[in-house]
Amino acid sequence: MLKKSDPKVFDLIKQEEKRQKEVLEMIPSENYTSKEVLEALGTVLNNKYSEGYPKKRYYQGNAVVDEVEMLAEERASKLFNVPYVNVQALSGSVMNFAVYTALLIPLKGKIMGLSLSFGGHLTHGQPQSASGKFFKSTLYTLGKDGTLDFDEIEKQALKEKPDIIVCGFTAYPRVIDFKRFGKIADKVGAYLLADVSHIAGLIAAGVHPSPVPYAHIVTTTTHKTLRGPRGALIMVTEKGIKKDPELPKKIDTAIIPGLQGGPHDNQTAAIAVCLKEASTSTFKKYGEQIVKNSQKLAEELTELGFNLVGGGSDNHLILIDLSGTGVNGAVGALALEKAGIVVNKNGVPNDKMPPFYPSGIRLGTPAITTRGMKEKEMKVIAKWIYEAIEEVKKYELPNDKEARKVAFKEIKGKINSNKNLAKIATEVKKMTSKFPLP
Ligand code: DSN
Repeated sequence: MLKKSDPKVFDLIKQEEKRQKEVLEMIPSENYTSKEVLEALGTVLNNKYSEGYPKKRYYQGNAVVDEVEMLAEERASKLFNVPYVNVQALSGSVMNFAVYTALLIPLKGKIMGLSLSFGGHLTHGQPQSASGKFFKSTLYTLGKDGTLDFDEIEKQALKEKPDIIVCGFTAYPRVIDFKRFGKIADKVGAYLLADVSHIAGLIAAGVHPSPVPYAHIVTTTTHKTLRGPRGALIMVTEKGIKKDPELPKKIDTAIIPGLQGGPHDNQTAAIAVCLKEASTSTFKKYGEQIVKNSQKLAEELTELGFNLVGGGSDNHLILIDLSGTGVNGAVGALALEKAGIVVNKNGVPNDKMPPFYPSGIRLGTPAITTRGMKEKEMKVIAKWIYEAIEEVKKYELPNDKEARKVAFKEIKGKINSNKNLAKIATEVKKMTSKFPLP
């Protein structure tokens, strides 16, 4: 027993369990998996090496692992309605990099993705990430209203002639028009890669349109709205196979020997478990409630005077632009954490502040919906968010870089000892105690 053999690690795990229970986990990319997913993760499948693919392994003893991997592939294929799935990418960054290395010539091939500061992802061609270092990239932004401006995207695609257009985002609160993206990609002869990591669970539940008819490749991590273990799926659509029948083989090869060795077979089993869960009517209801909660929360926050990027939420997340309130996103996120509401600081479109002190906060409803919270709770949560942000309006962050560092440290101390924030945390604890974890 871990408790006896390594009480230190055991105790840290228990502390984290307690934290997760007592707070409102509202980082939109986080969730609580089922006990069964965790059960599959903690099994002897962890002990096996299985480089290669089912029935084509480099190590002996993989008959059972083959069954596990084929089951995960089959379930993903059915759930998302795609002819080919690779379940081996260890997580999101490798997943996207595998697609790039499968399709592009290093330093020549070009990726076109949404800029990180507008809600894109590091791996969508940002210069700081390998996707932008080893390949050429051009980044698009959002329109003035904080939504996708397809005419501009099309203009940029025609001018830049990317080989891959990436759609699917980490901080975009509205519905994504995959059909329009598909048309633009076809017009310029590019592959359309839809990275649906954030909304895969919503697509599975039928509450967000699927990119499958329009994209050539669809990637997703499995631990966000899909509510599985950390992991990823790379899927090739019928349209993708039509464009290049070799795509599945190219992707398999990009994963191994290209980027990885042995897959994590316990993770593959847990992915299979989550995919079964995601195909049930209970999950469909869960997806519907995530969106209802997010919309209600957005409505309440707007009512309280917050400025929401994109004007609201159609999915699982909300991006609050705090610029103009006098509260920096980093301070807001810290205050909310003290109040028992866990969100993340986030850049907003055209942010004048640096990434470590951005002007916004990003929050979402997947995890709290897993706990069973509904619209009634969203109203109360919005009020707490308002109170917490009001509470820290008096803590100003200077513009000067050095002075800001010093001031932030001081603000941290003040937030830590703030009684009103602590009072909200007590209320949060009372509420969360009524909504058990899976
Ligand atoms: N870190 C993830 C998110 O929070 O959106 C994306 O990789």
